[in-house]
Amino acid sequence: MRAAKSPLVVVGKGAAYARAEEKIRQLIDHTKMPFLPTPMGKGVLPDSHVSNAASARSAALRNADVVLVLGARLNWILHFGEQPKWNADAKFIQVDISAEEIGKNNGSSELGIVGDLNIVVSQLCTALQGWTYDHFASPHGQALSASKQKNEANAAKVVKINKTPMTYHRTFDVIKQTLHCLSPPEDGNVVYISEGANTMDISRSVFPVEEPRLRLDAGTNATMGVGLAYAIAAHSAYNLPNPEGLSRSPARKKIVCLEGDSAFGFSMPEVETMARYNMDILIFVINNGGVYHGDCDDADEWLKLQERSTNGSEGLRSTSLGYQVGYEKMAEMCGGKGYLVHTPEELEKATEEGFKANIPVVVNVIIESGAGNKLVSYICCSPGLCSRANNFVGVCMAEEYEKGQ
Ligand SMILES: Cc1ncc(C[n+]2csc(CCOP(=O)(O)OP(=O)(O)O)c2C)c(N)n1
Ligand SMILES: [Mg+2]
Repeated sequence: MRAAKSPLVVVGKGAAYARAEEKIRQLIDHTKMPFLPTPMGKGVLPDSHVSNAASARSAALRNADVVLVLGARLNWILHFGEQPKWNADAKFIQVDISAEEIGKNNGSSELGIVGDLNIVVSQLCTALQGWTYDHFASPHGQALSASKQKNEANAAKVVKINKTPMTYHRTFDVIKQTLHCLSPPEDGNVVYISEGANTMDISRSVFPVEEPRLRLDAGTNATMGVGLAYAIAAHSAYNLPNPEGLSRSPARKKIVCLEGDSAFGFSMPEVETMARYNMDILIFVINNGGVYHGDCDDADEWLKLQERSTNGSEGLRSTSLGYQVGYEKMAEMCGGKGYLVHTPEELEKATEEGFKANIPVVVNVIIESGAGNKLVSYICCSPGLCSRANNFVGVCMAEEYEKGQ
């Protein structure tokens, strides 16, 4: 690590499970190495930390020569540790509690360490004592900072695109701004659950997490249908009285789900469970009318496509869902509250009321269908931040991906 020109620390969800946040914070604060959290490793170090390279993810992966992987799998989320996303000569140091993860995929592992992160990271801190990676003086560090600045400026522009139906970015920005007024991220009192394709990928970079174990997403197996069960589990873990008398987190946490409409459909009856158990979970269904995207933004046109499909000609695709399906009724039918929203103003009001409600709430947010775009599924290096981000983001991400950028 001392010899690395461009080191990178990857913080995985294993670090959150191990409750190794204090030790990892010490390592990063002392060495000043840049770090990248995995989707559920977010919050082990605060997203606002100066060494967080998440908004320069592509550059961080491409340039790293020594990668310290702390409790993360080298799976699809980390592009299997392979080029072209990673530098072909990058050396991986894997630390994991599970021996079978060492050397998986491209983790040919210069060094594999099987152990508890609290112990191993303490040892690393001792071994690296007195050494600091001169992030701001190194060309790699400067490239990362430049990429971060550029991407953050682009992201700030993208959220301003104000049209109806809304874009993903505008939608998430309104939800984020409203939630932050009600509960600032540094208080750590909101737990985010997300599943879907675009919904999950884009929301991951939009909502900052400042503490560990506050974000769950479809994870290693990208399994749709886990979101609402995760929400029930998170609510039970954080908010219900504990029959075994173990200590609970001091403050109640609001559980907020960001669900693609397809993902929501996989387990929507769980809203009834939430209502039956009086769980005040706030669910946003990001309704683009399909898996990855819908087929059109106009009711009459949609009916024509439907008619063509029923007559056996080319019409709606198999990945289509119904036109503006009334998902909010899922809450209304079992004692929760539902909102159907089309505009930023309606969304802001529903978010505020939903946050304060003491019953489950489903906010059905109608967004642009993204009709005509390609179907893709992957994790993007810079969601919504590429130069063509003023188009529908799914296309931007797909094109960047296909070019291997
Ligand atoms: C159990 C399971 N079935 C199918 C898939 C394939 N798949 C990946 S994402 C996704 C849904 C994406 O659509 P949506 O939730 O509406 O999110 P969007 O991209 O439209 O925002 C599906 C079905 C999966 N990952 N898991
Ligand atoms: Mg969808």
